[in-house]
Amino acid sequence: MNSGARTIAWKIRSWAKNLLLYSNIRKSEFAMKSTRSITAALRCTALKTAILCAAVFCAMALPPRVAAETGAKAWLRYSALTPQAAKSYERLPRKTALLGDSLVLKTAQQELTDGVAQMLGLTLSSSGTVAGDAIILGTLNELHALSPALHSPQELRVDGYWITQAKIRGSKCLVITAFNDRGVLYGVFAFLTKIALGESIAAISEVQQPYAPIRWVNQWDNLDGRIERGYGGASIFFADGKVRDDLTRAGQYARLLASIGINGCTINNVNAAPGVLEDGFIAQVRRIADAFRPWGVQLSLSVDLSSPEVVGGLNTFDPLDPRVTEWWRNKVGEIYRQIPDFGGFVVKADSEGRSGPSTYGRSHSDAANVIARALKQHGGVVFYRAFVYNHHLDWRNLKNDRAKAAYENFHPLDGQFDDNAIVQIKNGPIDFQVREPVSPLFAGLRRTNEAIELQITQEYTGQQKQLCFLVPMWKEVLDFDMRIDGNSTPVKDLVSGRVFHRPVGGFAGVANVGLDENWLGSPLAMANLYGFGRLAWNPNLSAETVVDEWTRLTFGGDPLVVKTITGLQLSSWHVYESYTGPLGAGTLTNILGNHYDPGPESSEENGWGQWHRADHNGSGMNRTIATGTGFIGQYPPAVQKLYETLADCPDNLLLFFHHVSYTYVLHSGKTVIQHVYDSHYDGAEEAAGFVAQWKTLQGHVDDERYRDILARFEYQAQEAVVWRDTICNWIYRLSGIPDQKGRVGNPPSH
Ligand code: GCW
Repeated sequence: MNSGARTIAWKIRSWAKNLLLYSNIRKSEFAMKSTRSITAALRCTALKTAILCAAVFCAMALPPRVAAETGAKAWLRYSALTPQAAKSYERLPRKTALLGDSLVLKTAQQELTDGVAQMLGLTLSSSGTVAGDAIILGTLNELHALSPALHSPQELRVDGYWITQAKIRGSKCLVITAFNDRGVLYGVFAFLTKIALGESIAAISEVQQPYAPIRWVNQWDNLDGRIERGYGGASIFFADGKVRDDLTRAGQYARLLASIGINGCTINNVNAAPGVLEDGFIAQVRRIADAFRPWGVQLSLSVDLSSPEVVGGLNTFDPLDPRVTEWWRNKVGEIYRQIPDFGGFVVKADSEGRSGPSTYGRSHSDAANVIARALKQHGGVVFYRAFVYNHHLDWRNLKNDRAKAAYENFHPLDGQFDDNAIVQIKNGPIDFQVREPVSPLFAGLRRTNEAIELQITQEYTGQQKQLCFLVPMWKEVLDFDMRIDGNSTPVKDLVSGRVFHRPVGGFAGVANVGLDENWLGSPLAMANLYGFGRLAWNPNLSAETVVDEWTRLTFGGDPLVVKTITGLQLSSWHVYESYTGPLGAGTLTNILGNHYDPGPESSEENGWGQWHRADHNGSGMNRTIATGTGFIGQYPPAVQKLYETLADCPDNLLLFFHHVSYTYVLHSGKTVIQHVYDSHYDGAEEAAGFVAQWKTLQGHVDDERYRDILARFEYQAQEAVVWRDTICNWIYRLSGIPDQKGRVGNPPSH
């Protein structure tokens, strides 16, 4: 085949693939919404053929200008710099000197060599000694043996690094040093990022320290290979009840995680299969730990509290029974024999049907501590999730409130958890809704370690089929000031352990990457994984900085591309919120089903407690201290004041905290009902605008990702209309109040 024919063949393949993606997105929707007219059109083979023919014609007419990419490399593309840009790095020493021989240091050296070769076309040789100009990689201790006079401008903590220029034994060296080996690896990634972004390294001297020791991701992978709330394909770890034979992707994932400073990964679903602790299984899990180890990522497991009984054959799992203590100690010992750098366990107990300490009238701290004590001598930690609530609440009782559950369960236990136990708290009091206030429990634990749980996988925020960049949301949460004892106590300082001087704490992100080549199913969704890592390292970074870095690394520095993609990402949360749950109503989705389609009625008249309390007169949960559920009383006084009165409560959380009539006038001057209508229409219009904005990038972004993302935006625009019409018609039927702009009122067309 000549090159012209190859190009055409490739174009046909890529068009067909995108067509498939487009119809696959639709197909999953067909299953759920068979009434939509669009489905009929897409099922029509004749139409598909016509589109394919048109595609072939266009493909012939428009050769690609940018090389195709699958997204597999994510933000680690290491694209070759232009000769001009590469020039500013020409003084880089051509040799690396490794001070030490650990696996992680060797990985750091290899990564540096690969990155420099790919971006600058330079070959770095390696040497064990420093003679002549070199890039020196090693811990501060090793470095001091070589050059005692060299002192970091700040004392380096675990995982922190220092990149600097220095004269060592008369030679000009570039030094990447750290407290520990993993920090050196992080320094190498940071250095390569600078080159990828074209930043000067001429006079570099930079210290970076992580905000908190815990920077973990959780995967909700089941042993059969499916992932709970996973939208990027099947598990990279498991298939058919076993660890997969081929763990290439697990190693690549660890590399991605390390590049953004993530140091731990829990590989299985918090709804844990007890089988993970069976003897034979640990030997399998060990292979995953082996794949993680070069990247300094510690493996951890979600475990079921009933394991001593179910796996161990005891007739109890009572955390205070000495046989149970013994069982955990032996089991943990066995794990560490096989996985010496094992990180620890994550526990979901007494929640959504899981077993828990309540079976024996024991407390959550009893349950956490029996496991923590088994882990302690090995340096492991246990994350005990605060996502504990009664999902059989009586919905008729207006005083019942699921939002109160985490605080009610855990605040009374403050001070009773061991030092290597960490209470893992979801960012909001309900469940990863498009908008929630922060969980009051962050302020409710002074003598207990905390970690914040954020959800990277977009369960309630469009499931990666729709764009929703979550960093701006997470920033609001992390920056939210709890005003404990009248002092500035933002959530980021509480979870990192800074406020109450806790020994450990930090960040856990539910990631759920899968076998899809681009990891999360959607190329743009990877900004959330990147952003999680960056904020876990430094929550003071702005959303703008994070998305700018990510875009340049993922798509290159074309100014139009950077401006357009950063703009789309930064507006996307607000847009998604405006057509799925404005005014703090929560995501008005089908909570009994897929957590994706609009389904406001599913929230009510059941025990799950994601109630919005919309009726003929008004909407919202009254959570006030004065007349409501009293939830607001769980916050420190200054925050109570912010939410308790209608006069102070911000519009965007109004319906979370108050029940108001539809004609209540917001701070903005609009009535609630008109705001709901307008917000949905504006949101749907903005979503349609995403398509037009994206189209300006044709030829600026590689064809493969261009078409994939275009298909997603076109789909999102239609979904936004479905949401708009469903919610507006529902609330119109309830309230009987017409839209001032005359748009709402017709029954949904089928
Ligand atoms: O939001 C709910 C999800 C469940 C999840 C649970 C949890 C893993 O719908 O899928 O279970 O939260 O966080 O435990």
